[in-house]
Amino acid sequence: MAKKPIEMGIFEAYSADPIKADLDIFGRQTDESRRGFLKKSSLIAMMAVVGSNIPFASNMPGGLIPAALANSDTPFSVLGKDGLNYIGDKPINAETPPHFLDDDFTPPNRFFIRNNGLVPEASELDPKTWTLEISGESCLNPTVFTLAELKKKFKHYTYALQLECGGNGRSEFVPQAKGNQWNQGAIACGRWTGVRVKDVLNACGIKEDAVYIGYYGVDKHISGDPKKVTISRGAPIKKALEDESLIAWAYEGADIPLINGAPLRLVMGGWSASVSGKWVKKIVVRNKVHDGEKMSGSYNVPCSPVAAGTKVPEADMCILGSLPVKSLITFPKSGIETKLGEKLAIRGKAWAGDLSVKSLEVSIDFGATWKKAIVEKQPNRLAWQKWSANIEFPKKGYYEIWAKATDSKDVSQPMIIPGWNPHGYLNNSTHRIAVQVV
Ligand SMILES: Nc1nc2c(c(=O)[nH]1)N[C@H]1C(S)=C(S)[C@@H](COP(=O)(O)O)O[C@H]1N2
Ligand SMILES: [Mo]
Repeated sequence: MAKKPIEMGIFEAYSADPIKADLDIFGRQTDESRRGFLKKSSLIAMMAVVGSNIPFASNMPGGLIPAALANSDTPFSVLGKDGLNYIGDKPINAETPPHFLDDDFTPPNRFFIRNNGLVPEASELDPKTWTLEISGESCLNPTVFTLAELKKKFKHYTYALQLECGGNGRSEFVPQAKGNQWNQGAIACGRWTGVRVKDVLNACGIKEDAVYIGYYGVDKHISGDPKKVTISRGAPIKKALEDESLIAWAYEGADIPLINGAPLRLVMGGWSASVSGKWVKKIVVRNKVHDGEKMSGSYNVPCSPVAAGTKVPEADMCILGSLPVKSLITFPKSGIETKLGEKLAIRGKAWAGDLSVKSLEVSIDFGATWKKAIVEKQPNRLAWQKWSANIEFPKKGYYEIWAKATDSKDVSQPMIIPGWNPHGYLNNSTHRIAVQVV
């Protein structure tokens, strides 16, 4: 598949240069530039970009981004982001290729983007006027805090917390599960700073019947309909009251990137990141399982396994929570060449939802034999762990390196795609890369 220079069609429209491409501060196309894009991305441009003729071009929906690009290394430029792969533009979704997750903590420019609705305008996200309401039927004294009050009244904490979209890996399910076709890169881990959810909720008083919290953000519904809520998910009160559950304003020592939820977001590491509400304006304490938008109908899996392709009634679906053990090889990048006789130092990340990673093994013979890697300790609960190993190859040729992590309860990643489910969640199968030994 050809990788052409970034010059035409969508590429130009997504250039990081706002003057050239009429982008707003998020690097999104304005209506003006979108119209321009549709004109520019003529069939000829599209073919030049994918590198060959498109036999069924007449069936292609207008504005469709060729999957060849979504799955390539072609840089996608939302302003302030770098090297992400583009999954969709309405809503804006982008993932990080594994080799760009090699930093100990994911820098802001490499943090994936997952939106259900329309990203708010910067003018709606002013930290100076931002307020957070704590209310709900199980809140004793509903209170509205300004961001400044939150910062002043409560102790600040910083934790490294990994966020992974529950749909990460969805693209591998057969038959295809509907939704964003994520490869492996809807995951990031970095140091979040904020106040503890529990400190803030306790200050307002939690009734004894509290079982759940729910969040509300300010992002508008994808339809633009102001009456529709985009997403309002939450977590059991037990998860919300953990030390590491934060209402955060900073990521890696700076303001959270606007597209990742500034000026304030919930961060509850280890769980489907759908519970970590962005642009959070209100947190409700509930006396029942939160019934906000997308608490049912999505972000759920069959309570017991089903055959591929089965239609599962809503009553038999269970809400996503802590995610299963998983790992990535972040160095080297898949497809490299290495010399026979030279040791290859490989490394990556592993994580296990609410649990920790106990061990990780690598294989170069398609899983026949495994070698233990060194797995580092977590800096704190709910952070991913670094791993590394040295590999020697017996002769020249094509190899795959496979990595398989095991969690603290002795559960390992499956080698093949795990149980199919209607919305394509929880694919924690092993990551593999290609290596040519020359
Ligand atoms: N307000 C709001 N919060 C949200 C979402 C959203 O669309 N709106 N998406 C959720 C989902 S599904 C994920 S995976 C994470 C993604 O966070 P990120 O965009 O910072 O990577 O945010 C969660 N919080
Ligand atoms: Mo997600």
